[in-house]
Order: sequence, then structure tokens, then C-alpha cells
Amino acid sequence: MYRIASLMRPNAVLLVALLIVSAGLLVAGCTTPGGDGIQPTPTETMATPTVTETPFTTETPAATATTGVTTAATTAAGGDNVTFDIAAENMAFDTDTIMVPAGANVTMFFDNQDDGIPHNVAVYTDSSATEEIFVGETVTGPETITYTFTAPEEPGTYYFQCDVHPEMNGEFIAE
Ligand SMILES: [Cu+2]
Repeated sequence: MYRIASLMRPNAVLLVALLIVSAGLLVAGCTTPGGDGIQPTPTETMATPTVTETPFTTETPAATATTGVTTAATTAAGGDNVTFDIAAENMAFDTDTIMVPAGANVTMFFDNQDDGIPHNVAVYTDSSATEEIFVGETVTGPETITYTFTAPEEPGTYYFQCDVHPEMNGEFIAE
């Protein structure tokens, strides 16, 4: 009997030790997360979907009326973008009046049809051509070029010409 008991004893001690350890682990496991107050804050940052609204303004410039007298400025949906065509042929512009909304973003398609002759379109405050509003690059025909500039904010009658041939000129009206 003694021998058996002596054999049982270490097992019993071990079992008790295991129970204590496991109990301690259980206690620790229960108390640690909530007990000390440090709760793992759920870092679920709600990604707010930024809806980038890009209003698709379809700018449909109507066909520019090439009447030969007045270049019709076509106003787009925004109201401040205009495009128009102007041509130089036989040492003359095909229009003597350009009308645009005041302060408009102007896109001017210039078609120099004179073979071997340089022309440009330049806009000045008046016919003295001293105070420039926009001076387009000179191109030698046949050549086309696109000018972009901003019309004067102040409505009024201004002036445009070909700098190479100032006799080619007309009124630039911002209204
Ligand atoms: Cu010219």
C-alpha cells in the first residue's frame, strides 16, 4: 500500500499544480481584457465614399455663322466659354466684327488662307493698338492656329487687327 501511495502522490501534486495554473490562466484571461479598462477600440474607420460629382457639361458650340460680316460667338452652357472662327484671305479678314460676352474665355480658330503671307489676330483696347488685350501668334498661310484668351471684363467696343497688316482690322465687342 505504501508503495502505491507513494507512487500516487506525485501525480496528485502535479494535478493540483495543473489545476492552480489553469485556474490562474482562466482568471487572467477573464480579467485582462475588460478589467484594466483598456479596451481595444475598434478602429473601423468608416470610409465615407467621396462621391466626386463631375457635372458633365456638354459644351456643344453651335455652328458658327460664317456670314462674312459678323462672326457669331457661340456661348456654351457655362455662359463664359465662346468659340468662333476667323479667316484671313486675300489680305482681309472674313469679318469686321467680333462679338463675345464680357469676360468670356475665348477660343478663336484662325485660318490664314493666304499662301506665303503671315497674319495674326491681335486685340487691343483701341485702334491705336498700343494697349494689348491679346496678341495672337503670327502664322504664315496656309495655316490654322487656335488662340485662347480672356475677353475684357468691362463691356465695350475694342479693336482687333492683323499686326503685320494693320489695315486688316475690325471691332472687338465685349457685351
Ligand atoms: Cu496680315
